[in-house]
Amino acid sequence: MSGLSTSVLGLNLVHMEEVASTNAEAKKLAREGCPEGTVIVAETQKGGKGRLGRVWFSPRSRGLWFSIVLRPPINLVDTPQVTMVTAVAVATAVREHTGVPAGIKWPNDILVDGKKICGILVELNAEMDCVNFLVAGIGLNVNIKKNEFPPELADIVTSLEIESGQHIYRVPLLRCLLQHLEKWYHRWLNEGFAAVLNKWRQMCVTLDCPVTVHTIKETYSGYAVDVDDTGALLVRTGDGSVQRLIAGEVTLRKQ
Ligand code: BT5
Repeated sequence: MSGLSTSVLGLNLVHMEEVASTNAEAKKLAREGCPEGTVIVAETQKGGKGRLGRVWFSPRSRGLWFSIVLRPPINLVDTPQVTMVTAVAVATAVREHTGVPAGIKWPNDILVDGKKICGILVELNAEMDCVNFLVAGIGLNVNIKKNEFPPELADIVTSLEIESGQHIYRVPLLRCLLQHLEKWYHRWLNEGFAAVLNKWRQMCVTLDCPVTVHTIKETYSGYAVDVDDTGALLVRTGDGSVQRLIAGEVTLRKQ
């Protein structure tokens, strides 16, 4: 991609018309030894995925559906941090490039006014405790009109075109995303997670909010009060105790 001012991310950029999932393509390239920072971007995904095998709606040429291969020297326990690094970079880039007030919802959503505009799916390959590679998949709704979303999503999602009231050119936006992703990725590696967490807290729109937590084991209500220094969500429940959530689903609850 011309005009890219990054030094690692996107220097090897593969553009594909149609794939099942850019994450699957990225994992394949990573296993074959592609360089760190390789980016796979597709016009459409026929099997775009969210977490737990959920479907990710990826209409042709209307969004940025892409994945990045990363090889950070980290242990398995630190991998949730990558989702938070990615979220900070994406929300920052969206705000800077379009003026749309993107915010973060733990752990992997970017919201605008409570509606999901972007989802992040980090997948990894590890041996024992060591990460071989990670794939950070990003799905950002760019030029999708409200009536083009599937009916079950129409009221809970949005796009940059809807929010900004104008067509957004995807190439300059991708360039801006990669620049911020590279900046935050290197900041995380060089300065540690605390620097990322500061920014993450400023951009999170669901702290101090009433939430319902769904984990594999249980469902409970409480208030999302903070994240700890590992990135786990801290939820204060009705009896005053604080639960630490490493993985799971959080929905916002009306009071
Ligand atoms: C996510 O999962 O939010 C992660 C989505 C990651 C997508 C990217 S696209 C590039 C790369 N390649 C892939 O195959 N995936 C990644 P989760 O938190 O589980 O949310 C999934 C839910 O979001 C679905 O069940 C829907 O309710 C909703 N959803 C589906 N498509 C959407 C869209 N385009 N915009 C907003 N919400 C959507």
